[in-house]
Amino acid sequence: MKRRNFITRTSLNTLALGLGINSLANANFKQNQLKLKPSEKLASGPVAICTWEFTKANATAGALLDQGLPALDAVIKGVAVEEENIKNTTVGKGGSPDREGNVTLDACVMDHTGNCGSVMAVESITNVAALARKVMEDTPHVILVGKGAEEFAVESGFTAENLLTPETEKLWKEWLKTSDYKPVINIENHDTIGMLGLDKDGNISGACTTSGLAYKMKGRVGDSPVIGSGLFIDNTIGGAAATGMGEEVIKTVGSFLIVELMRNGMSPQEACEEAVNRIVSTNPNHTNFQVAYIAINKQGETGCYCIHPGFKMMKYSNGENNPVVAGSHLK
Ligand code: SD4
Repeated sequence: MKRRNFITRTSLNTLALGLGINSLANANFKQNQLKLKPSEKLASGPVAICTWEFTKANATAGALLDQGLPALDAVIKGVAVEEENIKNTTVGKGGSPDREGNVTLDACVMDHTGNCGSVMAVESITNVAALARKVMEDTPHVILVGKGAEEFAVESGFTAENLLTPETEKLWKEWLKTSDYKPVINIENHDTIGMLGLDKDGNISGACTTSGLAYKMKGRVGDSPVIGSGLFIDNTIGGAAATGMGEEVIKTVGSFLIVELMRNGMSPQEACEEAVNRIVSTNPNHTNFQVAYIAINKQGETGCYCIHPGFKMMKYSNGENNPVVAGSHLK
């Protein structure tokens, strides 16, 4: 799509929303829905993709999609594999704590109807993606943080537990000796898990869950639970998810940006590359941090891209679950 058309369409959409005039947005919505004829819906079959080489988590979601589960159920069950994996120090129970020794989890979910839920800085609940879904479905709100989210979780039947394991406590105490805080580029090739699912009905949903940056300041929240940054879904277009330096993803509203770029004609791959480009082109410091994106469109096409080499996406389709090495801005 030509740059001028892109700008015109994007700014008209923004104008329409800003003025509360939704006829133009509705027209685009209908147009995009019409692009998908029923016979095209399942052209690809169900697809699950996730950030990093979370093989089991992605295979779990993929198998559930093949069984016919809605995408939201499949991705929440998929990411739960890593939330419950205490060996993974970047997600859920066993995640690295903040610099004061508190493990604080962030997560969000978004479904094919545009509904979303998020929890931030949760200290005692392992399955925070499922909790974000509860916020979405059982409260009048989108986001609950800290103690409020924890109390709501217990009232909703979640079990409160200590998320700091002896291993992560030991690592944190080691870290305290220097207290040297610097971004880590790729942690053992696994990190925040963002997952996107396309189900048998052609609907897309996503989940994103993390313990955030190790040894962050108390109260720090990254991109992962921020709708539009760590995750965004528009079921007429596709979805995107992010991992890496959350501050940089938030500044460019990365996942929303990718979906809007796809709306304006880019493939998932092109959109991920452009979103990384937005960060690196304005930030000379980009050699010091990692950001990686994954995306899927309504046709089941996928893409991924990152700043530093070393990022992989898992992709489940046609019953096969394989890692995909992402292209990178730095070689
Ligand atoms: C955050 N994006 O809290 C997460 C952390 C992450 O690779 O994905 N690190 O900023």
